[in-house]
Amino acid sequence: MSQTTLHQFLQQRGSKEPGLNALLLQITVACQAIAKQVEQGALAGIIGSAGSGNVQGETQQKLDILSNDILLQECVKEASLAAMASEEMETIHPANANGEYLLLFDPLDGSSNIDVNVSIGTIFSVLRKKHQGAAHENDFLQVGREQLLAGYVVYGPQTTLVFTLGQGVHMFTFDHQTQQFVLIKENIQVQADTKEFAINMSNMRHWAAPVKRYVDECLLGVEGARQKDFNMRWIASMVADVHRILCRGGVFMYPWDKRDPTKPGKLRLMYEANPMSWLIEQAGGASINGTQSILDIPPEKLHQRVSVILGSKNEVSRIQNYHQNG
Ligand code: AHM
Ligand code: MG
Repeated sequence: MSQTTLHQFLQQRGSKEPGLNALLLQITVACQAIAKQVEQGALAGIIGSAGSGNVQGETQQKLDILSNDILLQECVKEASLAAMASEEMETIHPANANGEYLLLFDPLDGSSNIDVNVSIGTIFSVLRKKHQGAAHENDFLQVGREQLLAGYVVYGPQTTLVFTLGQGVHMFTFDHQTQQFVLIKENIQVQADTKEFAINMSNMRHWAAPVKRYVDECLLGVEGARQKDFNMRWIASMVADVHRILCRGGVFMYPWDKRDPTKPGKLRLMYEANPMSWLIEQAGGASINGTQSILDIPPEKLHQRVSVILGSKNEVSRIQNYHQNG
């Protein structure tokens, strides 16, 4: 069977902007290095807390910091890149003043899974720098619809890359024998209906009424309004949960809740929600904060949080309806 490598795919069906293809390849170089550390685990001394906190006030794991450093180190080599921003850094990190792209990433998503050998990932999003000269933090504050490239690498039983350049969503698995990412699925489509939902149920008592109504109806199964049984999954790694939805449909929710009413949600807009929302929309699914499409939310700051509901289109539209009409 002849196989298409990522390099071949980008030559044939990549972006018309060579710098963007080159940047994607460079991101995958970094992710391969992260994958090696993940596979080694305790043998590489990467398990456990780093004893420090990030700008969100969350404890950093050793692998959070290491993954961030690897991405900075590898991606700065790409001349087309102007600057980077990350979940793990308070401010932006300059790359090449003449570069035309801005890269955002969550270097290691699902950090609570690292020490227990469950799937984790890297999420990335690329925007255009719209002026000459050095990039500023404000240049990053663009709506999700302006993304040029978005994707993730999931470090699970396989290391798999999923990305969109705005023309469909494509999936590549890393082949250890050839040291290449190889195409496994092209133009992925998320089924419009589903019988599977993902939410951290331990927060149920804190949810808003529309979310509670939706989940209650799922739990009632054939005996309730939905008249069908639902299944539930929660991996505590958005990358792994979104990956499952791209593979077999479903709905993922990390909504606003009453634990801290001033926080719009747990997840971050710029480097978690936006890239995942664009992938899901490109695959025919939908993504909202409750009432509006996440991709239309104007960002006010780099580390802004947002409520996230995404996945199979008909379910997301039902949840939107519950938010709008009670
Ligand atoms: P992280 O970027 O610090 O790993 O946090 C984001 C993760 C998501 O991947 C996941 O959906 C969520 O946090 C899980 O949170 P919880 O432990 O509250 O269920
Ligand atoms: Mg994350």
